[in-house]
Amino acid sequence: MEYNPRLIEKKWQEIWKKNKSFEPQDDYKRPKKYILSMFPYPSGQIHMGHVRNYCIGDALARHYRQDGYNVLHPIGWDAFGLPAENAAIKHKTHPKDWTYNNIAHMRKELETLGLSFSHQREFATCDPIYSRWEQSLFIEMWKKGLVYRKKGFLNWCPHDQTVLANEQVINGRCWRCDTEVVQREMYQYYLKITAYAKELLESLDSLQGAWPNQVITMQQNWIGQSEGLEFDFRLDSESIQKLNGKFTAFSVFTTRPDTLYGVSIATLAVEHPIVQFMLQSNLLEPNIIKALTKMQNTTAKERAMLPKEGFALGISAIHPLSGEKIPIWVANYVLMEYGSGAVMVVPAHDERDFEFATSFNLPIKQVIESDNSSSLPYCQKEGKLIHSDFLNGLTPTEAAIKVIQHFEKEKKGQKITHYRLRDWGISRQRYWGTPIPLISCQQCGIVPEKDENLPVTLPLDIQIDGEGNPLEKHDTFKNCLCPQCGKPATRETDTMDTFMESSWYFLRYTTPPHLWEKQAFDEDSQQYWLGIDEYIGGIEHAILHLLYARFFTKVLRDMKKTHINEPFSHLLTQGMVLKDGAKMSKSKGNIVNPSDIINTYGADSARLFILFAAPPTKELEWNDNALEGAFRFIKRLFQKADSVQKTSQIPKIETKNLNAMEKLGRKKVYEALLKANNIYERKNEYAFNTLIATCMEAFNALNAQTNIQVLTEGYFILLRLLEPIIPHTASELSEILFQQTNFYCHIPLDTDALNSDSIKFAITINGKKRGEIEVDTECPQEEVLHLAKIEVAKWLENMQIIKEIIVPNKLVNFVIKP
Ligand code: ANZ
Ligand code: ZN
Repeated sequence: MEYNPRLIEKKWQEIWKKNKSFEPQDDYKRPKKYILSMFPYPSGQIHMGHVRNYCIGDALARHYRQDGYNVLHPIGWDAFGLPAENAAIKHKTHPKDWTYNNIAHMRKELETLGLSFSHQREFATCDPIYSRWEQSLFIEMWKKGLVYRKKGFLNWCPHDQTVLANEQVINGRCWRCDTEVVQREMYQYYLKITAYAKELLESLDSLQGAWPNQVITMQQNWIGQSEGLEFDFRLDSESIQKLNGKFTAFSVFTTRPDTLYGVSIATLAVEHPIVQFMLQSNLLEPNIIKALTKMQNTTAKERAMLPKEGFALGISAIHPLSGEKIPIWVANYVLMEYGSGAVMVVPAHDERDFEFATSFNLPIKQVIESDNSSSLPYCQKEGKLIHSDFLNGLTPTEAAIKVIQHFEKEKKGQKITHYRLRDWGISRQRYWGTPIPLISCQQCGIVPEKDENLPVTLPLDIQIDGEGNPLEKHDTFKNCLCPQCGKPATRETDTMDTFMESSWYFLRYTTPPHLWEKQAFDEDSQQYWLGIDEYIGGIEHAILHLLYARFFTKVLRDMKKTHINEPFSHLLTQGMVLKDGAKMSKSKGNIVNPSDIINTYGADSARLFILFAAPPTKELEWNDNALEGAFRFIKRLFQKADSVQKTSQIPKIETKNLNAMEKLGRKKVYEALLKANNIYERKNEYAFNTLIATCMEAFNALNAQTNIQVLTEGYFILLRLLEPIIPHTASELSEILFQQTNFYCHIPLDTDALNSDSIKFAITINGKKRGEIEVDTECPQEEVLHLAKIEVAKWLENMQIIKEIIVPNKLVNFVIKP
């Protein structure tokens, strides 16, 4: 048979569409699988990363359908975000048109891959019906106190009088007018993710083994639990006087209370109330004021990169144990958002403090002595305390316990757990996002929009010119009536961070479409479909997206809207797609366009190559030759199909009379079946590459077959194993040969076939081992040679074989020359 990818792919895609072949069934008694690849941002074109992501998910979805599962395998669009606005400015299109056009285009592209998505459940997160429920969830969170309003620092361009997104700040300057950007405090909305910090950390334990270790570690580090001591530094009386009695003490957080006698100074963040007070009361030198103003206008991220900077404030604290005077400084490496925005500086035992002390000639007091190392800073926790009064001779761990006990007894401090995790600022000063459904009223304060008025939709008649948020300038959007008292009020013009939409879309997919208008979720459907059996996506989402999704799930659980604690029962992070050793990217100019590949070779070749080239979690190096190899393999499948017997059933084979080659053929086929069973069980790998390799081996063994029964049985099984990978080919051949267009059947393993005796031959070329083959014990010599040549074909290419040597039951050696 001729292989014509264009023809068969179009044919099957149309059949699947017409038959709605991949819609999940509402029969909640069947066993289920929920397979989800992370939904794409509609940038306009699919790239190889998408292709890989969706091929992996599709192979799983198709496999589980074969096995009789009711499969939910949805797709949607993460459709809000800044690029739509940038495109609007650049191409004078409307963000909405740009987005929906991109979706239409990308949907077509994905269709050409033959992916088995549910299309009835497809949605874009910018669809008003999606915003409607997001806003309603947001309002419920607001009512529960999980959303709050607080002043936060934003990038502000003083020239354009506008807030800038981080992406719009280039080297500290406005992307449009090049003015130096300053940090400006403005009201923003925050989600209280810190209220869930402990649970988000602890329930990672339940994901051990089901999520990649690396992702679990990244989440743990991001949440960043630290245990330590929080205590007050009292100010000395002179300093209290200097500060007009406004402050008498400040609190510090330390993870190393054992080093307390090594403190040389204390440092405050520039945003610390004491520093702010001194700035405002003119208690500092003009040059310091100038430097501190600049420090305030640098983001935390930038500060971390700058050299350590600090100034003595001319005030002092009293050491809580020794009573010594401790000078107080302000320093750029102290963050207001962490701990209490103040640090006890121990240069001898902390890297950053050591660096700071050396730059500013501060005393360095060693309080831990170790046999292992005499150089400072010494940051380990081994050794003995010195110069530390009642702590002398203790180990750092013992000393820490003792210090904490002391502070707790004296009621001067307590043991405390801090998290690095910050509350999630969700306000974005942009147009293309979900409107925040809150209204500000002079009398009533901040009031949520009435439920019957949801969704708050974006006005379409806007001017996008890159100057600020167009909603700010849209009078009929901005001016509204207070939902509570009915008086004129102002609608919030900030929109939500787009991570909001991706934090619950996977739950929304479980809601049957006929309920979408009526409710966010359906309880029975959730009970049935959740958790997500396999979530597949890139490692770049290891932290934020997954953390926010886990957070939302827990919040919704506490609101009784879902019953699960963790959404993703199993997580697969796919490896990157590389070309010439580098990640495919526009800037490197090494992109391979999926559409070109599909046009030339067809979707099945692309799918086969991608799943064959590397196991899903590993990096995949693009290789044109291997792609052609994939194409040739499919072509050979079609060619040999001419010899297969047409039947509607798997042939029953009389095994007694089979010869060695026939036995080997069957053995290889059943090995492939066994392999398939194994790879789907080994979820952390899903080594499709090894499955494909055994299928190819089996095919080679079949290709040499003259027994039509064995060949037919082999095709029947192989097509089923290959359907998740090359569905168009498998469907076409299966229809022609076996009058079957679905693959839902169970093929029992034939253990006899598997156990037929075989021996392994090592294959060497000029004495070097290049491969191995396995053949039936009775396999004739010519056949052994033939199979050996196939096995090492790539080494024989353009070579002349001068000698062929067989050592029985052991070895085949080829002597070759170019
Ligand atoms: C004294 C000390 C001595 C510290 C020593 C460390 C080592 P982690 O472990 O990441 O939680 N710190 C506290 N608040 C800070 C802030 N707002 N900005 C910058 N640094 C801050 O970090 C806790 C440690 O970071 C604390 O323990 C404190 O320095 C510093 F040998 O106290 B440590
Ligand atoms: Zn009101």
